Amino acid sequence: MTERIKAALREQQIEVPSWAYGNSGTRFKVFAQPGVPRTPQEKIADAAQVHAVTGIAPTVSLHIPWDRVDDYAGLAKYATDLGVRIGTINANVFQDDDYRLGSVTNPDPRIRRKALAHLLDCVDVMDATGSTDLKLWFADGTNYPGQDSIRARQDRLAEALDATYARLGARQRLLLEYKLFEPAFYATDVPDWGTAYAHCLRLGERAKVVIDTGHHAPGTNIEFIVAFLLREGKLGAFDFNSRFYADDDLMAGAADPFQLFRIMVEIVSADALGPAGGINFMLDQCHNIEPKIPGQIRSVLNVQEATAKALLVDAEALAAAQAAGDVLGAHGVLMDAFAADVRPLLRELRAEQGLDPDPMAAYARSGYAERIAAERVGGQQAGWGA
Ligand code: RM4
Ligand code: MN
Repeated sequence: MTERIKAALREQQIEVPSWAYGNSGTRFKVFAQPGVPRTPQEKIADAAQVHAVTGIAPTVSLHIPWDRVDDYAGLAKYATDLGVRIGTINANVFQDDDYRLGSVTNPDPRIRRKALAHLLDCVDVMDATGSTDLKLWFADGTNYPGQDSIRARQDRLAEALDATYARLGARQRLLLEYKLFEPAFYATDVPDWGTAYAHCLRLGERAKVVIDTGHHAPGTNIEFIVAFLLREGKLGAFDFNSRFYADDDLMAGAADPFQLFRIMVEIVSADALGPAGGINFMLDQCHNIEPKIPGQIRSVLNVQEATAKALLVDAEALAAAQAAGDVLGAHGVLMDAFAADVRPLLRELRAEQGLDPDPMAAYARSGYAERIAAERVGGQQAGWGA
C-alpha cells in the first residue's frame, strides 16, 4: 500500500506560474519585495528553486507578453540548463487599451484580428519552446444589459477559437479557462465550465477545459465538475489556488484543504494523476504579502499532501460501503483518509529521492533569498502587468 502510494506520488508533477515570482497586489497597492525577478530568466531561476527542493515542479508556465523575449528557444535552453522546462504558454489579450470592449469578442473586427494575431503568435512561441499547451483566458464580457449581443459575441469567440485550434501542431492542445465574473460584471463570455466545454467539444479532441479553482460562485461543488469533465475526457488542466471570496489567488490548499482533497480524490479515482492522465496540474497564484518562492513551495507541498491523502482512500472499502448504501460508512472511509497525517510518509519519500525531508527549511537554509536580494538591484522588477 505504502509503496503504491509512493510510486504514484513520484509520478506527480505540478507546474508553477512565472508571474507568481513577480510583484503583484490588489487594485489598491502592489507591495514590492526585495530580490524580485527583473527578467523572464530570473523568474525561471526562481521556479527552478521550487523544483530543486520539492522535486515535483519541473515546469513553469509563461505569460505572453509579460515574459516576452527575443529568443524563445534560447529561453527554453536556459530553463533546461537550470533543471526545469517551459510549460504552458498563457495568452494575454486583456491589458491593451484596444480591449476595453473585449478582445476576440470585440464588436470591432480590427480589434478581433489583433487579438487573434496574438493568440497565433503564442503558438509560434510554443513551437520555439516545445510547449504543448496553450492556455486561453478571456476577460471578455459586458457590464450592462444591452451593451452588446450575447449571441454575436459567442459567434466571434467561436471564430477565434476555430482559427487558433487550426493553427496548433499535432501534439499541441488548446486549454480554455472560464471565470464567472471580473472584469466583466454583467455577462462574461466564457463564464462557466459548460460554456468552455461546449466550445471545446466543437473544436475537437485537443481542446480541453481548465478549471481555475478560484473562478466559481461561492458554494460551487468543484469536484463534481472535475468528475464530469474527466468522464467526458475534457479536463485538460487545473489552475490551483485558494479563495475566500472571489478570485483571491491565495495559496492552494490554504483556504480549504478539504476541497483540494476532494478534487484530488476524483483525480485519483479516475486514475488521472500521472502524465498518462493528460491533466496539467498548474498553480495560478499571486503572493502579495508573503515571500514568493516559499509561497510557491508551500503551495506545491499542499497539493502533494492533498494528493497523498487522496491516495490513502481505501477504494475497496469505499466501493463496498457505497454498494451497500452505507452512507455513514462510505463517508467515514473518505474522512479517515483526510484525517491521516501524511507528512511522515512524504518526508520518507523525499529522503528516498535524495531531497531534504523539509523543503521549506531547505530553501531557507540555501541562502538563495539573501543572494537574490543582494544581486537583483537596479532594473525594473517584474510585475503581473497591472
Ligand atoms: C486570470 C486567469 C488566468 C491568469 C491570469 C493572470 O484571472 O486566472 O489563468 O493567466 O488571471
Ligand atoms: Mn487561472
